[in-house]
Amino acid sequence: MTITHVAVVMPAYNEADGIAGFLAEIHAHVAPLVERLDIVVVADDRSTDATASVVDAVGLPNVIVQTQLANRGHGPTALAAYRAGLQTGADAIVHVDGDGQFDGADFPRVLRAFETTGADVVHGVRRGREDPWYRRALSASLRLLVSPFAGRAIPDINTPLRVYRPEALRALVEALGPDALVPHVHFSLAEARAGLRVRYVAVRSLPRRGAETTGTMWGTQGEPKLPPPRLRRFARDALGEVWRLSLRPGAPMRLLDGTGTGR
Ligand SMILES: Nc1nc2c(ncn2[C@@H]2O[C@H](COP(=O)(O)OP(=O)(O)OP(=O)(O)O)[C@@H](O)[C@H]2O)c(=O)[nH]1
Ligand SMILES: [Mg+2]
Repeated sequence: MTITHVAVVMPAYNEADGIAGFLAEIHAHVAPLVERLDIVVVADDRSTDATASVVDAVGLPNVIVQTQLANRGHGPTALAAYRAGLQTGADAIVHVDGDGQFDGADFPRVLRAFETTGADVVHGVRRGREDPWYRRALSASLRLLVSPFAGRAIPDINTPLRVYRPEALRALVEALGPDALVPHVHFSLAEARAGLRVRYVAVRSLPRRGAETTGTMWGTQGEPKLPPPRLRRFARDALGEVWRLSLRPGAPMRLLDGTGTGR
């Protein structure tokens, strides 16, 4: 397969400081490889978030903002971004977070792995993450919880840097619905169980770009010693959701058997 059309999609909320540089970097590394590169940024209502106007002013071809009227959090916004990517007709849909925690120079390697292996999905496996102990503990618990269900080790189950074949992505997005808090965890599990071809490429993890040092999950400034209440609530809700939508007998994501995904 030769990729000619790539869509890069990303959620972005209050990323006005860092997003222009990140988009320019992605464009510089990906546009020369393909005939067409679309970039879709799903951002919040312009009246509350300058990100949308910064993206509008970025001056790169085929970069669009899809405005969301409400702040829906990362998961539903990522799912809206995936749906927008599917509508472009691209033969590879790349998801990445708008906070710029990846290096544009890694994108060509990830795309090459997608192209040369014929994978359904490639995960960018983050190296050099600098998370506090409780974020690492949360990731480790999640890994322990889901690996018996996945039947194989998944090195970075929640990574936001992924490349999807549209058929596989469409099946995953349709099965999950629009509101999941942790779509990437559900996707990783379903990919393993449906027998999709998943490839893993190590990529650099960077600090957030821009002035804000913490993301929307934290609810406080700086680096607190204990998990902030917002993160604790999120972790509880996300674990419940993983059980409900992916793990329990009859869960909707368990019904994906690979047939709808092109396997
Ligand atoms: N449009 C939109 N984007 C969002 C929303 N919530 C999060 N995002 C974006 O989703 C991405 C990931 O959110 P983060 O808050 O950075 O989550 P995180 O990466 O787990 O947290 P950090 O490790 O602190 O960066 C970022 O690019 C955010 O701007 C939302 O409600 N709306
Ligand atoms: Mg982040």
